[in-house]
Amino acid sequence: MPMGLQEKLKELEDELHRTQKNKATEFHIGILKSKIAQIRRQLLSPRKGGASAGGFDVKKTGNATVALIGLPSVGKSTLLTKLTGAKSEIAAYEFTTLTCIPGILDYKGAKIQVLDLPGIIEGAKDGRGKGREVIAVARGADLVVIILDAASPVQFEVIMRELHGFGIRLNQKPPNIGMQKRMRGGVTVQSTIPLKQINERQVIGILGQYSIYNGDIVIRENIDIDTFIDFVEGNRVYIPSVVVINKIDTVSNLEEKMFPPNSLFISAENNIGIEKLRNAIYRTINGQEGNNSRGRL
Ligand SMILES: Nc1nc2c(ncn2[C@@H]2O[C@H](COP(=O)(O)OP(=O)(O)OP(=O)(O)O)[C@@H](O)[C@H]2O)c(=O)[nH]1
Ligand SMILES: [Mg+2]
Repeated sequence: MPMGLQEKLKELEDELHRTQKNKATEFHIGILKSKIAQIRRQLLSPRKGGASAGGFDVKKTGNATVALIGLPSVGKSTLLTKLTGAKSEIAAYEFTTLTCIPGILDYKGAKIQVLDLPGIIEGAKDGRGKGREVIAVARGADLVVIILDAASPVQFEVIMRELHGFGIRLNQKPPNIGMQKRMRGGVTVQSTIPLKQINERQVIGILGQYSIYNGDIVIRENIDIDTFIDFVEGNRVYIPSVVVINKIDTVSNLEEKMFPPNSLFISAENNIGIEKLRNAIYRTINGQEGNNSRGRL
């Protein structure tokens, strides 16, 4: 019986894990990482006769679209209502929201569409829950608002892993690399700055995994292997994000340093920090918060 993609992925990941990083292995590590990226892509491609969008194909309206992403019950629907006035069912149990519920945030003359979504869970990108549909909405958004429960800082890592596995890169610019494909002549690699995390051999090896044997590559920043694979894979999306810590009313000694820098601390239910969040959403979409958005409001 041929090995399934999942088993193959596991085998490659185990091997990568076992492989010590040094001069003798660096080339092989590049190859392993490319193979892993290729299998991940295959696993993510829509299944045959795949599930229908099931209420997830909400039409984009307004000047920009914001996706609310978080684990179940962190207060996404409560927040949608506070931000936009739109109604979305709120309840103390998990998976209250089952589809994509839109609202409009009217702010400083801009109409910002806010999308409430079901909670995602670990393994969402592999198809658990409605993870794929949810993350697909995030992929199409202009801003991702990540909502964490003040009592559970570890949720951040879970969400980042899931989004990353689906090709979403938050608060990151697309890698500054140029590639001119050619018919012959082999691969040439130039860089405008010294490369410390990847070398020419690795670049050529990775390209070989994608059957690219000719072309001129110009690398203009100090990228690593993963970033170069992102570039070759080509289907990554680069989206700004805002991290929101909700339910601060439930924690007596809030340790802000447990959360990502620049997190906004709020209580949706008690209307604490909502105006600040509106402003952060507006400013971030508008490119005033020093990330990669394009200033579109
Ligand atoms: N104490 C407290 N409870 C809150 C706050 N915000 C929301 N809640 C409560 O948390 C529970 C879940 O809220 P929802 O808004 O339904 O959460 P959700 O993230 O949309 O949940 P799912 O749709 O199931 O993923 C409800 O009982 C809310 O009343 C808050 O700031 N403080
Ligand atoms: Mg909800």
